[in-house]
Amino acid sequence: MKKLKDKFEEKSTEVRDKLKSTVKANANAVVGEVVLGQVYGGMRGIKSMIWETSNLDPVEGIRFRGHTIPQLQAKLPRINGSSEPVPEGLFWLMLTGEIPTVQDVEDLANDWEDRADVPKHVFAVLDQLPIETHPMTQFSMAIVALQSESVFARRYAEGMNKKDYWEATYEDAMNLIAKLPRVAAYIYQRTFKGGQHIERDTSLDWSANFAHMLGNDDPVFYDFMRLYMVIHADHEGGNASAHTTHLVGSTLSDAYYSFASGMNALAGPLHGLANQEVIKWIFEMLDDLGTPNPSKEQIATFVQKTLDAGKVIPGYGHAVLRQPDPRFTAQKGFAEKHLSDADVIQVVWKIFEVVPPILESLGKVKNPWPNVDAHSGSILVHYGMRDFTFYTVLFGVSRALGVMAAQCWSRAIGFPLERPKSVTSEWIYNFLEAKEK
Ligand code: CMX
Repeated sequence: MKKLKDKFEEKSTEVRDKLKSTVKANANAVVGEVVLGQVYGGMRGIKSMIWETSNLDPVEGIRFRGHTIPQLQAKLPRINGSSEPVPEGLFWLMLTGEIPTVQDVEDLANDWEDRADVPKHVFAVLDQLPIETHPMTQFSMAIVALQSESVFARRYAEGMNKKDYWEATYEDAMNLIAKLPRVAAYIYQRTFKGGQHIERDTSLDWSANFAHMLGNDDPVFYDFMRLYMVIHADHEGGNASAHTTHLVGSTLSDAYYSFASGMNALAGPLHGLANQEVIKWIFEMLDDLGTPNPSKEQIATFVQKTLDAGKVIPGYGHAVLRQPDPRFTAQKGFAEKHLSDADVIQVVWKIFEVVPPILESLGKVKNPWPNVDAHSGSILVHYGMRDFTFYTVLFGVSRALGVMAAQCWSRAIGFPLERPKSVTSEWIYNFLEAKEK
């Protein structure tokens, strides 16, 4: 795929040269201040890293290279008769800053298809794991097993010149993205469907092929996978999976090591695992209430019960967003178009009416609105995927697009090892005392 690589080299060289002189001339410019609440509060809002591929506004939500999700849905090319844009187009946009043509997207789909073979030892590693191993554990281990393929690690060991880091990383990023659907689909098949290997259909685009290997060839499900893969791809750099990938990558760990680390962060229930927790919680609620169609009052009672038990309402709240997540809204739009009659979808929409005022009434929740994870499971259930421990793997496959595009940029710009300063609480007490005097 010479065109994308050449374009990326051209763009990134331009950006790097401009940045070099800008940073040199403005190294001491103040871009913000840090207060104690942020130091103890999970570093919210501290501007401390560069992420070129997307930016998150608390009210408006995510913009990929300046484009909102509805704008992407209008502008990104569709191929293979799809109704939704394909993630190949989004990856192109994140890497180059330009909306690709249909031909560009078709070429990229073909390039990923050419790179998609998974070495046998990766399946052998998976086959050694007990079947009850959580799919995210399997996913993380399979990615580390794939590290044997790293072009960056091999060329670094051979003495690669610094100026070629971006190119080896580009190759790793493309290979990793191309192989992930086959790996993830096999984890699904072995864990829940008896271990069948469904081979790729070379005529399909990346997401449709993933759907195919998961065992569902409904064209509307293909479209859902395309939408899902686009909206979960990137959410600026500070979220835990992106930041972890970036931090580990900053040591010059290759794409495989750093992405596996990011996936271990995604596996936490406050982050990506929330998508499995949402559907688990919904089914617990339906079980508890003894009905597939609970009233709003019944839902409110169960929400209160969850809060009284000292638990969070999964799929609600966000560290940055202060409005309903546009990724939730995009999935709701898809469900309205294709499957509004489904019971479980109706329950999700009722929860959307019930939960925000309750969370707001607690007086401490900064964002009472649904996030991306509040809707996805219900659509997957409708398509027969009730195996909710697999859901975070789907999120992970998509997240590769954003964090790998960002890693290409990090290598091209030449970002250094990440190493912020930590202090002890004793240091803080001394600092406050000295300030008072
Ligand atoms: N249910 C109940 N309480 C919640 C809540 C929720 N959904 N969201 C926030 N709170 C609580 C926090 O636990 C915190 O309580 P304490 O002060 O008692 O510790 C308080 O409200 C303030 O939290 P906040 O500043 O509003 O939120 P944070 O930035 O600290 O946390 C998040 C953000 C996402 C971890 C939190 O909203 C949450 O736990 N949500 C549920 C899990 C979830 O859906 N995660 C997925 C996020 C999206 C993703 O990354 O995939």
